[in-house]
Amino acid sequence: MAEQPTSPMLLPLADGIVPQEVVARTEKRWLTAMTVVLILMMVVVVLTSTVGALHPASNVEVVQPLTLHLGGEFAESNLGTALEPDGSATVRLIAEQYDFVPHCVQVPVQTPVKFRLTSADVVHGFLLPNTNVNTMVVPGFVAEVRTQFRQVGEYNMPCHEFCGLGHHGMWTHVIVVDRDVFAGLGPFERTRCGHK
Ligand SMILES: [Cu+2]
Repeated sequence: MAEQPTSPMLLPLADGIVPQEVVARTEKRWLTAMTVVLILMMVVVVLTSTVGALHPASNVEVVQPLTLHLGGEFAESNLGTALEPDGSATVRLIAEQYDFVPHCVQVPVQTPVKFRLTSADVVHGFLLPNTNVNTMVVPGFVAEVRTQFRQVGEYNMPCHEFCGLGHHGMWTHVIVVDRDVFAGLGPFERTRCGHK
């Protein structure tokens, strides 16, 4: 009859129990894998924030929200659609609780259009569905988005950044019209859209 080992460490393991060395080796491997992933994530965070700080996603232009109405680019007479000497159009809008000023603008089709927006109070959102126009409108800054509309039509644009109790009723309208039609519109019609 074989002699039984006296130390419990030397006893053969019951079925299903993994030996200590194997457990330690597996834990070390997982620890190494987790450390590598952690370092990788930290590198990604540092790299993306550095690149983001060096190349901001939008233009950074500051503006004084309390004096928008007193003069400068966002004075009332400058709001709406303006034609530039190079044939492109610039639309200037102010977002405020709870409307966009002006409430409706007309822009020409197949023409470069530049939207310049700012907020008079809190953060709002400006989005034209199925286009690249999608920006937050932050008080103190000018948001600029460039686009070109391929077809005539009408965009009903809700504010998509919750801005207070009246947020659900905050809409603006962008009407894309034929270039000939647009050329026949006066500055007042470009900004008021007649029926809107
Ligand atoms: Cu809103």
